[in-house]
Amino acid sequence: MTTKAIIDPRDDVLGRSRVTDTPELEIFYGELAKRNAGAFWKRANAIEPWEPETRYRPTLWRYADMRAMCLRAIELVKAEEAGRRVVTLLNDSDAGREHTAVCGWLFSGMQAMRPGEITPAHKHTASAHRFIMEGKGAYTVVDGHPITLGANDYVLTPNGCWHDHGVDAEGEVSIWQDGLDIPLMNCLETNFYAVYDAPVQAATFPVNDLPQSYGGAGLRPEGIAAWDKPYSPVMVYRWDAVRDALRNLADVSEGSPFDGHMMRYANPLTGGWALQTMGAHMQRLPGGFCGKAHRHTGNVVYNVAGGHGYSLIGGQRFDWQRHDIFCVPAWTWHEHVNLDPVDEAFLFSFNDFPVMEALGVRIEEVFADNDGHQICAL
Ligand code: 1HN
Repeated sequence: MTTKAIIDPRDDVLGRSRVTDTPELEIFYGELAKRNAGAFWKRANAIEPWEPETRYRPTLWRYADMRAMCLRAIELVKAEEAGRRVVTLLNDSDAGREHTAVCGWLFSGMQAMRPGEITPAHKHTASAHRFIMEGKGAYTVVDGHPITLGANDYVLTPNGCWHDHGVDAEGEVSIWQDGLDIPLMNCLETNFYAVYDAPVQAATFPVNDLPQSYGGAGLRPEGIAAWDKPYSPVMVYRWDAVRDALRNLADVSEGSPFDGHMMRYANPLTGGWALQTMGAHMQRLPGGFCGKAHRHTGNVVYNVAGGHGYSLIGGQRFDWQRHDIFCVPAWTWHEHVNLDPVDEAFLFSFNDFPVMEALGVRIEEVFADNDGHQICAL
């Protein structure tokens, strides 16, 4: 019996594997296997797809539903026993389960804390960042810098920094979306973890010293020690300022046909991403915005910061409203629509673009047919 390797007709060209297996070859493959070896031509087409082939599926989590799960987790599990009381978001496919990935090499979860609770101090090689969905009185401490947190703020926990968080006793239940590069760190076999020698860090700096030193008006402080870390010194990006920046941009610019008005959470000292491995954006879709489709390498996880609309992702429609979370896997066509004819909508998102850029593989393609719009499968 012979088996032909060619499945995709595009592979029937010189430069692709086109070997027809023979009984002699089958015996040879067996001999190779005994020697921890194999015939490359049997796997070549599979490991060199013509274009990226993601195993992840677009997935949406409804906030109303997942919020209820977070509140149940609060009832069922003590914060100090969980370490971090996080409901993990898993992709609607069997991809990435081994790495607890939501999409590509990204992790995401929803962390829930009750007033008076803490997440004990620890550090890891993985970087984290968080988008605050609700709560009052929440704070984090990063390498001794205390930072207060409010709804729709975006906060960094850069790699290797000690961090603990909590909610003041007089505060309200706090629910955050966490994003981490932990699947990537474990894939690269570079992940270290340590616990602090006390439940919480002593605050060695004034409350909000970093955002108040580096976070405003395009100014940079003089006369204090130069910031020498490879991540943004701003640490927290406040919702009011982010929203106003996007509205100001909208006053003077039409924005992108794909993303509306979009701004990067930048390291103001470099203009680059705030963290080394993960990036984040906030985008504003004007009332009635109907974005065109594009696709790119890299994975994106969205959180609806405000408004309601839908996204077509890989031809499938996902309707969203405030704090719903959804993901767009690598090289998947996507386009966003704001269903309100008048009111703006805001999408927060985080991504692995810094990794794509560092490796020289950040690639984008515009959807050319059908006036730039996918045909909806539903
Ligand atoms: C982590 O350190 C936190 O510090 C949250 O709040 C979620 C998920 C995986 C690995 C580390 C936190 C995490 C995490």
